[in-house]
Amino acid sequence: MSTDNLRVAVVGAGQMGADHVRRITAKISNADVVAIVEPDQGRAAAAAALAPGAIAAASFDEALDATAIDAVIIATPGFLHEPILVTALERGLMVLCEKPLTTLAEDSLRIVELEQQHASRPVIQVGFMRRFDAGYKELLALRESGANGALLALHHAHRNPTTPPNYGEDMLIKDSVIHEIDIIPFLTGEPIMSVEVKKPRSNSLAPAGLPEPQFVLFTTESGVLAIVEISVNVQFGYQVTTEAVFESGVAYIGRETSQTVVSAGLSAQPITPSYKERFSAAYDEEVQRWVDAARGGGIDGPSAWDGYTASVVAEVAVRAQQTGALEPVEYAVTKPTFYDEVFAVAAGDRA
Ligand code: ISE
Repeated sequence: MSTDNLRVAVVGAGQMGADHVRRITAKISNADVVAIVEPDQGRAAAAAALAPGAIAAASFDEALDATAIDAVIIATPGFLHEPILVTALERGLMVLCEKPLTTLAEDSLRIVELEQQHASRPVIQVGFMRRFDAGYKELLALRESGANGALLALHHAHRNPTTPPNYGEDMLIKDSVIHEIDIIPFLTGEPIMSVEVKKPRSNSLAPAGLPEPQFVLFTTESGVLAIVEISVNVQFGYQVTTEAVFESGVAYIGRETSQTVVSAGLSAQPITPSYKERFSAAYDEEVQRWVDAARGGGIDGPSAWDGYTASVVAEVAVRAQQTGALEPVEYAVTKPTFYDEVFAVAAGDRA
């Protein structure tokens, strides 16, 4: 596999899947999209048109029967991930699975166990792309340098312009805050140990029955408090920022993603319309590094273990949405050594 291009099947040709097809075809080296798996024929044809030579198949099994595949990008809705992950493990394929790994923590744990049975080292990478964003890497480097003392607290703002159809209250956590649930342990180096959810006055622009914004309060093992504002109908664009409070300093990321133009009495900056533009460079780096690692039989990013711990915290956070209480987080198992040393992103690495 190491001298030839990685033959990738993309399963799911919705927004994210189509974006990955475009990315691999136009920007990524040493990989080809050879199959697009999508039951919706219109979407399948549109995605196949982006990747010359790729076949379109209605199911993953059909694609596996039709052509040689080394690796799979799973970009279906989360509740469909598990059977594709199982097939990929059984067939010895390399995997990049969009978040969440699975929607239930118990299913994620089963995947973690199955991966250890089928592979000699981790083969599933989870698509938590924020870890490849320059700002988050700089923040991690700052925390690890100790230049401003210990990290005490994090303020995260996570704002989406509007909600897609069928976006329910639990999706504030499972679909959106899941990114902070991953990035908080990444930045702090510690697991999340408790969650509480506060619901202020609701935005009248939100669909009926969706109480948002919400504030999700996470506490890590040493007591770092991470407050996440999730707002999903802000209308003005897509915004993800973080402010880190250290003992003797404060750092901000994500406020400026391009130049500021001062003119006609205004100092203005465009706001990215969606996560695809905001995290475009992070996605590019994530996918190129995954391809490079997959060609050697490994991963270079968050593992199935990270996917499992995120699922555990997300489940507790959904409970906290309902109870309004401070909910403790308990992990059923400790991290197997199998998952040590799979991800090289740390302070300064390839920044
Ligand atoms: C979407 O699925 C994403 O993954 C985005 O990063 C997140 O900001 C958004 O809220 C989700 O719906």
